[in-house]
Amino acid sequence: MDSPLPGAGVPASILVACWLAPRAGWGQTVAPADDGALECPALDPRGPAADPDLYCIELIHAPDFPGASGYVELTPADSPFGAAVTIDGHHRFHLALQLAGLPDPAGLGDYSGYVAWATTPRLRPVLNLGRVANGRTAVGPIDLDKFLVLVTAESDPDAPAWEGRIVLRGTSAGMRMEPEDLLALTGMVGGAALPPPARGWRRPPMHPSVAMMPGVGRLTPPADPFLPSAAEPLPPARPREIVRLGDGGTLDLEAGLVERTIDGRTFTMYGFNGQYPGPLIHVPQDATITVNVTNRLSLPTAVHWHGIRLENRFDGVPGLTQDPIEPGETFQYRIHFPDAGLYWYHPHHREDVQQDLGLYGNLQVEAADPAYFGPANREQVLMLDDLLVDAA
Ligand SMILES: [Cu+2]
Repeated sequence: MDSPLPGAGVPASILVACWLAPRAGWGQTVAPADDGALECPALDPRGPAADPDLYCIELIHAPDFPGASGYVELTPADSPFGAAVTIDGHHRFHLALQLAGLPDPAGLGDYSGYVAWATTPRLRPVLNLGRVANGRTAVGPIDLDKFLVLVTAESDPDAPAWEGRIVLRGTSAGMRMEPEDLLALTGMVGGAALPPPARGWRRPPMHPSVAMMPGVGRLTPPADPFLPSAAEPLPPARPREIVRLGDGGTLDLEAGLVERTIDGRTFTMYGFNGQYPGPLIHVPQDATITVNVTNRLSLPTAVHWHGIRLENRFDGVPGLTQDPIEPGETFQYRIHFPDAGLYWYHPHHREDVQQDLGLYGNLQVEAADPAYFGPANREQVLMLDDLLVDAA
């Protein structure tokens, strides 16, 4: 601990935060894996080291460098506040690269050495972290929240962006929610031109000044495009109604087809109870209501009560908390509203079709405390959606 002791000018509460923050050193000796490859050291529960699951990045070798391995230790930069962040809130980390098995760069081509890089999922900015070699090299600090680390062979170690061969790469824990094949998708590893989307999907038009995020342009949804049709003429969608329910109240909610007119053209779309959006369900805080959801669609469905803390079996996620409601079936939800606020409900089955075609509505939970919301002369609930409609 390199901070002053309590009584030396730093409040004790801040020191406690420093001690709790995962910033302690990485004292372990490196244990190579069975095949000699370096791996993040396991957490020693008795030791002071930070959890390697969050503070160590495993570096994966490119296919043509099977002998190379390594990892990156992250240590939060010094901060009197426990959490090391920049003035605009980005985490600041020192990086230490532990590398093994890097071949002589001159043997790979016109390269003088290896350089480490950090960049974001959008591939900008690209930060040259300096030369690295087999063994341990400390670099940084950097202040990126989600990032990739790359090790490349370069002829110019001061280049602003990598030009040479990628040997190792890894991603920070914050990137785990990205597509697992992001690196391949971006074309960074074995990339090629953007393939046409499969299954009849078309890419949405992009504004010329807004580029599609790297990787996303290569994704094709694992489903077929779908638009409903109706054998009979449909009633036009009605504007949503406000349904006021007290404790113990019941609502029958039917997901079905409606006709909507957008920009002078008529479309077969979806609605709850023939309304678009669905009914605004207004309840007092602490009420428990029953909603009987009947599926009049040709697809399975369910209703998720977004943001409501409720019993898991009524959370409305098909395949996770309930079986999907098949066409013609009814599912009974019992929903308790412990928290005041404005919420929404919507299906979690083929969201691309069911939500976009109109299956959503609001939940307004009136606070038990009349002063909970600020005073207003008039209250209006708006729901915003955007819809891309083909010219054809
Ligand atoms: Cu939701």
